[in-house]
Amino acid sequence: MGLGEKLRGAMDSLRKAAVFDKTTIKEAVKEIQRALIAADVEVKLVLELSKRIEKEAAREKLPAGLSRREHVVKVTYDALVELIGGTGKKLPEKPKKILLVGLFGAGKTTTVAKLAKYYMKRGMKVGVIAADTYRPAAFEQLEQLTGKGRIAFFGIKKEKRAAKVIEKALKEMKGFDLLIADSAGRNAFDKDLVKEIKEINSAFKPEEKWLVLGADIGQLAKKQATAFHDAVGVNGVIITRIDGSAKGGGALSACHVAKCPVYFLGTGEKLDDLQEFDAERYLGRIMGYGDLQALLEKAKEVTEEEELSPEELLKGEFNLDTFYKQLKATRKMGPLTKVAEMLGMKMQMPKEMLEMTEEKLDGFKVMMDSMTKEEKLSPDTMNRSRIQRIAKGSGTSENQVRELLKAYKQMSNVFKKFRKLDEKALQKKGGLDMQKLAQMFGKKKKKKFRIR
Ligand SMILES: Nc1nc2c(ncn2[C@@H]2O[C@H](COP(=O)(O)OP(=O)(O)OP(=O)(O)O)[C@@H](O)[C@H]2O)c(=O)[nH]1
Ligand SMILES: [Mg+2]
Repeated sequence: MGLGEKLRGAMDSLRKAAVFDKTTIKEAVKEIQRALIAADVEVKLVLELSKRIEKEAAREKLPAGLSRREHVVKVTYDALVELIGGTGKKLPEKPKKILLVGLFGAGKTTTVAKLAKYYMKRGMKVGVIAADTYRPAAFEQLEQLTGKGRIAFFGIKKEKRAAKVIEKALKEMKGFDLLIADSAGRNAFDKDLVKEIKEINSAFKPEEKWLVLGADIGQLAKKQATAFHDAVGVNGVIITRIDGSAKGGGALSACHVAKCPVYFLGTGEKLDDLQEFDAERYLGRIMGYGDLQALLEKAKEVTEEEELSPEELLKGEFNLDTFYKQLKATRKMGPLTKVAEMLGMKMQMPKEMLEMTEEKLDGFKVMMDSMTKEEKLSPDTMNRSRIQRIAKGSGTSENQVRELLKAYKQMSNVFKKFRKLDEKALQKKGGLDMQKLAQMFGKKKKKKFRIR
């Protein structure tokens, strides 16, 4: 079973457990640990990640609007993205020269052809150079691979010096948008290999030097990436055979630790089996993309709601300040809208409130900046001369100020209605229970409320 399935299993147990308590979290964390260790992720990193999840799971105050379960799922996702390189560098869009390096059998030659195809599909004119002059059949292998993909190919059969092939290729292949060079591997990282790559490097002068690694090397990827980086300035990684190895997670996290961005994953032997690597998308697929996307969006909205929870909103006073915050949030399914939804009252929210535009809101803000604190706290006391003053001070018209006050009034009425329900719930139960509230309202549903 691969990393993906195991992680998905762990996430499912978080998401779907009937009871979400300490035991559930503990079990899920254990499962995640097992999956990561089996993927050859460094134990230290695994422990750091589990501690972070456990700490966040035990947090007393949760981000507004998220349940504990949602919070834990989100934290776990964030921690995993970070582990395998969520903040990695973006793939260069239009590279001019790419040199692939790596040890024997890593997948360099195959990947040269895959990359050529990848960039050709994006409209670039691409040529490949057979600069592996070490392994006897390397020329033929690349010639054959490029033939399959109708890719421009340059090589000199029986030439022994890789740098010479490069020099000739640069002369022959003018007018190409991108040149990709293959290079020879060795059994191990050694002086001979470094010398050869340095020669190729000074002849080719590629801005992109990418290391090709097989996923099966797991956390050893860190050592290789660091060595190649220090010796020849490798600035990107491609991990191949992710399809056949459960150790991909280890290789990915090790590259992240070595600060080498992983740009592509090789997912099979065919030329199309190359995937751009993006930690978020990769985990998204593993963890069930749809659900996750919804949760992430929700979490994002919550942070944008300026920490205004439905509970706080109902407990506090409603004034122009809360009105403004609420409006800002409403457009993103804010607290009051959520309460309204829970009570089956969303339909009764004034339509203008739900469809408030950014511009209008900005206008409100400007007007409110021209109000005194007292006016903002009790806008009901506003008389004509005050309205005139605010309009003048904010460069708006009296009508616009009146519009703001009217909108406020409408919202304030909705709020009062909720508040009444809330008080009944408080009297009954000594605490705010949204579900109860919803049920209570449900019974009275026939009696229609009129807001305006
Ligand atoms: N399943 C799978 N096989 C791959 C992938 N990439 C490469 N291979 C296979 O791995 C083997 C080695 O690939 P090469 O491209 O020859 O590797 P290399 O780094 O050029 O090897 P040397 O030139 O000997 O150093 C071949 O059989 C490829 O078909 C991949 O992403 N998935
Ligand atoms: Mg090769």
